[in-house]
Amino acid sequence: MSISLPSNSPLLKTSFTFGVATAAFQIEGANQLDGRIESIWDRFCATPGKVLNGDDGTIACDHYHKWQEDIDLIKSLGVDAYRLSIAWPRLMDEEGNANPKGIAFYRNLLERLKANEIKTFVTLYHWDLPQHLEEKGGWLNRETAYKFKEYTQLAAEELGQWVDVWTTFNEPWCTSILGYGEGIHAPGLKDDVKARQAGHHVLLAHGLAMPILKRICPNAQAGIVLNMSKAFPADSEASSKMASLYAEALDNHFFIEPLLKGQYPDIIKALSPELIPQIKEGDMAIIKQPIDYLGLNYYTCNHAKWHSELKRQTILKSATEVEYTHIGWEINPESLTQLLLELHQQYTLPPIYITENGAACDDKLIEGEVHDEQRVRYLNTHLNAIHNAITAGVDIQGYFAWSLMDNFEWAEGYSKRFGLVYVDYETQKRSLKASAKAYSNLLLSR
Ligand code: GCO
Repeated sequence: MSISLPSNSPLLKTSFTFGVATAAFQIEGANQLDGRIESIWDRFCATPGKVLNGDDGTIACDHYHKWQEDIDLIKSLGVDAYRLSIAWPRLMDEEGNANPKGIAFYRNLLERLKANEIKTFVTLYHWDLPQHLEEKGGWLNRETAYKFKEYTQLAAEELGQWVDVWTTFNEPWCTSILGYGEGIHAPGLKDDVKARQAGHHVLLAHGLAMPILKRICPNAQAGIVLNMSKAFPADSEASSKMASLYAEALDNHFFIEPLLKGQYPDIIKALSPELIPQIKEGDMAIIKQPIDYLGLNYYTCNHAKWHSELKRQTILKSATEVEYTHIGWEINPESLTQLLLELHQQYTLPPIYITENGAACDDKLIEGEVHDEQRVRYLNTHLNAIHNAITAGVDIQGYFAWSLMDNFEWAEGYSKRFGLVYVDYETQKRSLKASAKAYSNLLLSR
């Protein structure tokens, strides 16, 4: 079981960055310690029926206490970079004052990463909004964008000297659509129209934060991370083709088009004008700040069919036999190449980092070993898909495996394992899976 790329692959050049990724709420635990205040995910986990098995982030991977050991683990993999997120509720109290213990935690962490020559990719918002802001409307309240600006300023001033690459937001689609539209993520609201307004406020917050990052941290790169899926027509009907384009407009272009072109997609204006948010004068110019890079999180593809009564697309499973991961997501690496090439045609893209990619597998730890053969194949085929996109002309500068270790998989709780490293949640023991070894061998071969 190994991961291999063509020997002349641009991915094997030292200028290409390889890393592993995590997020604060998914690994830290210690959610009531040292002044950390409540987040929307604490509240959501505590609401019966929201998270599988009633799992929560109280302990998670206990990274808050095991961070030094975890950095040693990251170092041992031979990666160039580590992508992590800062918890807003750990950094700031309800009055907007700095929490010294929260700042110290991240400062120590970042300092030690830098001392180990690991590049730091730091996300400001990976979904853990302070609960007191949700009580004032959360991302439905435009004011939250201005609160995010204050938080960004604090983070940049206190931690900026150890950050190589800043990300304002991880996956605005998940925050707004899963959180405010489908009720699957915190805060659990179900309103399609409001969800798009939340999305607009997230994009606005991104735009407000960018100049702060550029001013306080002129030597760092700053950008945003979007999740995208390639959508295929579910069958040969013409309406299915439209449904696939519409699915991509709602999932992908609703977020990338404002960022890169300063507008929401025409197809949404035409088919469901009610989904176009209320925009104040000047908003689109704020959102369309130049970004140093775009992060792309990619896992799977969709198959879309038009539902004439609902007047919208529905998402189906592939009509042909395909392979799925343990979370039920289709494995389709070619669709990643295709999506990248299409984006390259549709937009003037900044440099791209693949900031997340990986598989949830039904891992079993047997005598200290996890033979996650499917994950190794997944990483191998997706890295080769990225190789293909680069050789076809897309500027891709790095790749992060999701995730460093098994962790709290949101509404799925601890039932789905995405790690290269296995976590025994009883003992908090970490064990390298076969995929960690294969990934590490690829990196060492450079
Ligand atoms: C995301 C998040 C991660 C998830 C991962 C697997 O992309 O949804 O960034 O936090 O855990 O993607 O679902």
